Order: sequence, then C-alpha cells, then structure tokens
Amino acid sequence: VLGAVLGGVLILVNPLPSVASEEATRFQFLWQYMILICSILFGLVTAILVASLTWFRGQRRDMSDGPPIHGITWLEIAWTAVPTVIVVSIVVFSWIVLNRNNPSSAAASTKQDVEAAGQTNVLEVNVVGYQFNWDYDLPQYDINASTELVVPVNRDILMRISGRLGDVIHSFWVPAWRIQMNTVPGKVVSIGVKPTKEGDYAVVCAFLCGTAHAQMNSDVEGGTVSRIRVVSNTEFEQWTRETRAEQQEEAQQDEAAAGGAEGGGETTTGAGE
Ligand SMILES: [Cu+2]
Repeated sequence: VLGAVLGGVLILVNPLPSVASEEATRFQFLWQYMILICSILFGLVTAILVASLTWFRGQRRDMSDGPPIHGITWLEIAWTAVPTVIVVSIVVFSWIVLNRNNPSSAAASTKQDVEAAGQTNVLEVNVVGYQFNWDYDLPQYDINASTELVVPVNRDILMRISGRLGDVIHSFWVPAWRIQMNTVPGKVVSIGVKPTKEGDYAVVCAFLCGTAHAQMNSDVEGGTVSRIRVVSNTEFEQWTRETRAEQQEEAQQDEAAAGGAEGGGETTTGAGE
C-alpha cells in the first residue's frame, strides 16, 4: 500500500519536463509503468524488513542460527515466476516503445528508409555539435548552419546527428522531446521525433565537453545555444523563407568582400536580386 501510494504521488507530481512529442508520450508511459512497479516493490521490501525487525527480533546475545527452513515449493515457484513476469513485461513494453519511437534508427537512416517505414513528408534536419554550439542544416529548405532551429508542429522529423570533425564528443538532448543522442565527429546517427506541442524547448549538451560546456545549455544565463521553437506550419514556412534570404544575402556580402579585397572592384553577380 505504501509503495502504491508513493508510486501514485510520483506519477501525479511528475518531476519530469513537459511532454512535447509523440516519442515523449510513449516514454512517459514507460516511466510511469516502471515507477509504479518499483514503488510497489520498494513498499513491499520495506514492509517485510520493518515487520521482521519488529516481530522476529532475536534475543540479546543470542548468537545461535535460526531454524533451517528448506523446500517450500509453492513459495519458490512464486518468487521465481512473479519477478520473471515483471521483468519480461518491462522488456516487452520497452521494446515496443523503442521500436515505435525510432523507425528511423540504425538501419533506416535515409529519408527514403523512413518513408518506407510509413512516414511521409519527413523533415530532414542535420545537427552538428561543436564547441560550443549546435548548427542545424535543413537541406530541403537550403538552410545551412543555422544556430537557431525552428520546426513545424505535428510533422515527422528525421534528425541526423553528428559532430564537427576535429571536435570533441557532445550529446544532443531535448528533454521535452525525450530524445538524446551522442554526437561523435565523423559519425552520423539518426533519430526520429514528432513534436506535438508548439512552444520553446530547451536544448542541452549532456556531455562534459570543455570549459564552456555549461553554456551549451539553452536555459543557462549567458548560454550560447538557443531554444528550439516549435511553430505552426505557416510560421515555419515563413521562417525558412526569411532565414534562406538572410543566408543568401550574407553569402553575397562575403563574396563581394572577397572580390573587393583581391580583385579591386570586380563586379559581383546577383546584387540586384
Ligand atoms: Cu557540448
């Protein structure tokens, strides 16, 4: 009873961040299921321990052994079968959750693979971690190395996560989405996510990665990272247009500056666009 109450309280209080993706909903279920089991077991073990200490206490200075009890078959079967059922149920639930959460993992790492797994209109985002920020590429929208990420709500996202060559290992973590993936320079891993709630969500680097590691958290003061914004589809389209235009303008300015420096006033193309 004590355990069930403890479990209920933990589930109601819910110390975890808000749930803002389909994946997070599934993990939340798994978490609640395991909290309930662990709490009940904790209550049971504690109750038996306290009962044993209270009612089966030995006499002072009594160093003799207890009676040798052996062979209560039904009890032995029970304490083997019950934990087996519990552990197997956790395995089965975890397996289902992990499988549903990540049709885009491991074997399926391209957009085609993900779409073959039944998702359509997948948004591709390449995340690159480095000291001390994240760059986001949206190849379908011609957006490169943006330090801000804006994504539409209710759309499947395929995140390809890696680290900048020559950099150290980081870990890309979005608590409200319940996704976390290590970034290893030169290695690309993918993870699927479908945000279900609009809003701003924290991005955290979960690996101690250098002197400014703490700043690789969008929610600390003086951080270098911006929060991920989940917006409506129209707002997303607008952001992609604006960001693309900004990036093209910057590229043109860079080109103009480079041209001016070396060629002494060479004309640049496309300035009037
Ligand atoms: Cu980092």
